[in-house]
Amino acid sequence: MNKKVYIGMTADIMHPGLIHIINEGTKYGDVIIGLLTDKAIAEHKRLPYLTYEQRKEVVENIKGVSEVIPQEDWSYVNNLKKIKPDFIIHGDDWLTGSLRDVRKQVFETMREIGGKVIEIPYTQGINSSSLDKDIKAIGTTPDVRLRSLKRLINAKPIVRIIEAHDGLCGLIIENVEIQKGDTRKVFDGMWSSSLTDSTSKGKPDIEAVDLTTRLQDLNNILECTTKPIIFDGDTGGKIEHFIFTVRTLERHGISAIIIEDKIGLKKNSLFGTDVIQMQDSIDGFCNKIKAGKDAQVTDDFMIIARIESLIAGKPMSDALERAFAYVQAGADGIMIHSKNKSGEDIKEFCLAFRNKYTHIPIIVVPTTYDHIYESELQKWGVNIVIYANHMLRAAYPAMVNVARTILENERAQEVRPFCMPIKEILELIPGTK
Ligand code: SPV
Ligand code: MG
Repeated sequence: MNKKVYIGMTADIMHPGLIHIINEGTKYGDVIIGLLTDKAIAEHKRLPYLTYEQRKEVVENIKGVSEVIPQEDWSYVNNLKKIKPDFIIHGDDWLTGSLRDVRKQVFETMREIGGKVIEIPYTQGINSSSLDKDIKAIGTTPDVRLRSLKRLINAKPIVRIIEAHDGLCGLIIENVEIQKGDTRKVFDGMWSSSLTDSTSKGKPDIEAVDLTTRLQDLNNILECTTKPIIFDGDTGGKIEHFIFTVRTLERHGISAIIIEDKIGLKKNSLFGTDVIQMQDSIDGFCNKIKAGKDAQVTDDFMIIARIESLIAGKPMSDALERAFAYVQAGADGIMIHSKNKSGEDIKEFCLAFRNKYTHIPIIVVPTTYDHIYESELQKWGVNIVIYANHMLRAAYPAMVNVARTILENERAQEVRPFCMPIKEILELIPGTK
C-alpha cells in the first residue's frame, strides 16, 4: 500500500505555492487534502470567497491529489488521528505567528502516530494573504455578499454585526481586526440602522427617511466594503410596498431585512412604554412576512421578524406566541428586542424559543444589557449580535469635544491629540494621492 501524505489547506485562491506543496507531497505517497471547512476557518481567517463544495471541486481536479476530505477544525489533530498519515507537509511559514501552536500540536500528534512532518520553504512573493488583499481591493458581487450572511451563521458560533451609517464606518468595520491568541476577531457584517441613518441626517427615527434616501447612503457603504449587510426595515411599511423593498434590497446584495411588528407612527423601541408602541396583529404581521417571502427572488435572502412585545410592556407569553407564529409564516430568523437592563427577559425568551426551534437564528441587540458577553449570548442560543448604534454614538461626543475645544482656545492646536494626523487621513482612502 502506498504511503499516505496529508496536506491541510483552504484552497480559496489557487496559486503556484499550493501546487508546489502538492507536487512535493506526491514524492512521498498518495496526497490526501484536508480541506478546511467554513466552520474550521471562520474564527481565524476571512471566510473563503468560494463555498466548501466549490473549493472541493477545484482541488479534486488538481493533478496529484488522490482524495479530498473535510478538515472540520483549525487544528489538524482530529484528522491526523483519524487518517494516521505517514507524512504531513506544510510550508515553513508556520514557524512564527499565530500558526505556531498548530505546528506544535501537529509535531506531537505525528510523533504519537509514528509519522513524519515535512516542512518545505514557503514560496516567496506569493501567498494567500497577499492575494487576499488584492482581491479585496476589487470588491465583491451582490450575489456573493448576499449569500455570505447565511454562510457565516452556519460557520460561526456567533455572528458579530455593528452599525454603519456611511462609507467611512463601512471601511472601519471592513478592516478593523484584533488577534487574540490564535483567534482573529473581526466584525462579520454591518447593520444599516434606522436610528443612526435618521440621526446622521438630523431626522427623527420615525420612518421619515425613505428607502431611496437610505439606499443612497447604503450604496456608499456597498462600494467600499465586502461584508454582509442587515437592513433595518422598520415596520416594513405597507405590504404592497414591502415586496418592492425586498426585491430592491436583494438586487443590491443586502443579505437580510429585519422588520418589526409595529404599526402606526413608528417610534424608536428604546423609548419603551414612554411612547405609544402599537403592535400589529399576529395575522397581519404574518401576512407581511409571507408576502415578503413570496416576493424574494434569491434563496438566500433572509426576512427576520422582530418582536416588540417586551418593548411594548407585554408578557413573555405574547412574545413567544408571536415568535412561533412568525416562524410558521416563513420568517428566516427572530429578533427579540428589549430595553430591560438586566438581559434576563432576553435570556428567558431565547431559552424558551430554543426549546421549540433548535436552528432558526435568534438575533439580539444588546444596547441596554451591554454587560452581557458574546459568549453568554451564545449559550442562550443567540446566533447574531447587533451593536446597533455604537459607531454614531462614539463619533458624536468626539466631534462635540473638538468643536468646544476650538471655541475655548480660539485655535485648533489643542485638539490635535483628539484628531487623526493629516498624513493618516490622506492615506486612509486608496486612490487619494
Ligand atoms: C435601530 O438601530 O434603528 C434599531 C434598534 O431599530 S433600536 O434603536 O434599539 O430600536
Ligand atoms: Mg430601527
